[in-house]
Amino acid sequence: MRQSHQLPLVGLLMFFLIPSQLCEICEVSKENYFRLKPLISTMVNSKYTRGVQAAYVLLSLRLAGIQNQSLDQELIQQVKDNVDRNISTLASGELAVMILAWGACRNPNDAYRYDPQLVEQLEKKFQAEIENMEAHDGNPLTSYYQLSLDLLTLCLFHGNYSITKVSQLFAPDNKNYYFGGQFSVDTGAVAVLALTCVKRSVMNGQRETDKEYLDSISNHIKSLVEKILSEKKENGLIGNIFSTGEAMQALFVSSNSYKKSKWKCQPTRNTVLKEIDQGAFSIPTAAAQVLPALVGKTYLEVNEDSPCVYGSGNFNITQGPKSVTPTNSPSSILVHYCVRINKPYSINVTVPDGSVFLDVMEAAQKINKTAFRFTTVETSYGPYINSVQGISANTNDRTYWKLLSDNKPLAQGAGSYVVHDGENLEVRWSIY
Ligand code: B12
Ligand SMILES: *[C@@H]1O[C@H](CO)[C@@H](O)[C@H](O)[C@H]1NC(C)=O
Ligand SMILES: *[C@@H]1O[C@H](CO)[C@@H](O)[C@H](O)[C@H]1NC(C)=O
Ligand SMILES: *[C@@H]1O[C@H](CO)[C@@H](O)[C@H](O)[C@H]1NC(C)=O
Ligand SMILES: *[C@@H]1O[C@H](CO)[C@@H](O)[C@H](O)[C@H]1NC(C)=O
Ligand SMILES: *[C@@H]1O[C@H](CO)[C@@H](O)[C@H](O)[C@H]1NC(C)=O
Ligand SMILES: *[C@@H]1O[C@H](CO)[C@@H](O)[C@H](O)[C@H]1NC(C)=O
Repeated sequence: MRQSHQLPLVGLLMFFLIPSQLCEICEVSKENYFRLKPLISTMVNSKYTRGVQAAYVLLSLRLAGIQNQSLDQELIQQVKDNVDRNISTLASGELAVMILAWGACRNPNDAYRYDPQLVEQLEKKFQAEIENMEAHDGNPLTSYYQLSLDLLTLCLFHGNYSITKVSQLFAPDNKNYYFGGQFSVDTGAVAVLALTCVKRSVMNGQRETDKEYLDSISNHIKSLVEKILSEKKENGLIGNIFSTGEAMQALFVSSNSYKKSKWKCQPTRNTVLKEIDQGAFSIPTAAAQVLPALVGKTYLEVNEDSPCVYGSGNFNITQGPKSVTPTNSPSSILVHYCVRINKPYSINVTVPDGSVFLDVMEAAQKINKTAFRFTTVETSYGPYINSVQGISANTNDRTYWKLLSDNKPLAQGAGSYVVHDGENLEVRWSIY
């Protein structure tokens, strides 16, 4: 009699004594939330003309639970307009981010409920990526980063995909995880998130036949996590500053796939915070990609049934004028610029101090259109250099225009990289 009363009590005690949170998430403490302010203001103060960019920001703010209702509606309207008008022209990953953002939580206003038919559209776009790989030497229409976003979204929103195909496609030695022989941490991280979602749904699921693939999926995750960790730098960053947030998310959800001693979260987080202070995240999409990990969230927590949390009170989201850094100093600088397609086309140009790479390209184009004409496409990361001298990048051939300074590839794009006096800038026709 006495025993039977005590046993549940012991059980209850054990429950509280055994740490339930095995996976260590080192989110920024509430007292230090002010250090995230530059991220929030980059996101809040930008004008969103592209649906994808609005979707990245909406997803990030919703996950972090630091939204305000009118901003939420403004962003979702952007996403909605883009989907309504342009769904057929959206890349698979663009649609995936939009579904993730839209379904990240439930807005009380029913007019903003997401449309489940979008998931079917995504199934078709994912299928088209796979068909393109079959027809073009294993090259998808877009990138494995986008296929990973597709799979993650299909998994979270109960879309259909073939587990056999997934276990084949996402094998860690697939060339699409690499650019120029270098493992892409961003890509690997989103793949780990997607595969972890798949693994969990198989473990909870009914489809017995899917269970044969559990070992294969688990091995993929383990091996990708190893590759991600092997890109850890001395200062704690994983890959570079722009991939670290997503790498952290991948490591949060896969903590049983690596030894605890292999990664300490705090040094990584502290270096990211330092970089935030120094203004590294001036692009809204980059800010949106890093924020969730810093507040201890991952894309796997996207949940269409949970209510949206607005204004937790930890942030004042106030819309201010976009801070303009005074770059109008009268002095000018001289840089060397070169377009390289087998042979180099070189020029020296003078630009105002504080100019970005794109300004140099425009100045050169004005001087000699034959050698230096170029086109850009707007993306969520800013202007992407799509063609130079009429030669266009092509995903089927894995060709692109690579940006370099003093012979080293840049970690920023033409629209944001600020050039220095005497620098050797280059755009080089390359294969990734
Ligand atoms: C795939 C990819 C590429 C592919 C793009 C072609 C393809 N096959 O899709 C390749 C390998 C060609 C590439 C090139 C470059 N990339 Co890249 N790329 C990515 C990656 C891994 C995924 C992009 C994606 O599909 N997103 C999903 C979709 C839904 O979003 P999206 O915004 O619509 O995607 C488009 C843009 O991202 C665009 N894009 C890709 N890279 C870059 C870089 C810049 C600066 C711009 C403006 C656009 C752009 O291509 C996507 C398809 O159209 C991201 C990682 C990340 N965290 O985002 C890095 C990333 C965006 N790239 C980056 C960089 C630096 C470059 C390069 C400038 C490298 C260089 N030194 O040349 C060049 C771009 C040069 C140019 N011509 O303008 C950085 C940007 C950092 C920053 N703050 O600006 C990222 C974040 C990687 C990183 N961690 O450093 N990239
Ligand atoms: C919420 O966001 C809107 C912009 O959409 C802004 O005008 C407003 O000041 C914000 N409200 C609060 C309380 O931060
Ligand atoms: C939709 O596509 C049209 C034409 O392709 C383009 O002009 C327009 O800017 C796009 N709208 C959005 C919201 O991206
Ligand atoms: C789901 O996908 C599987 C495998 O690709 C396929 O056999 C099945 O018919 C699909 N079901 C639906 C409802 O699309
Ligand atoms: C909000 O911002 C104002 C001015 O920037 C500041 O005085 C106030 O303490 C902030 N409130 C919170 C809760 O952070
Ligand atoms: C550019 O200037 C450097 C010296 O600053 C000179 O050596 C080089 O020949 C010049 N190149 C061109 C293409 O004018
Ligand atoms: C422009 O560049 C092309 C290719 O290098 C060259 O043949 C041509 O002479 C240049 N034109 C001028 C006006 O410098």
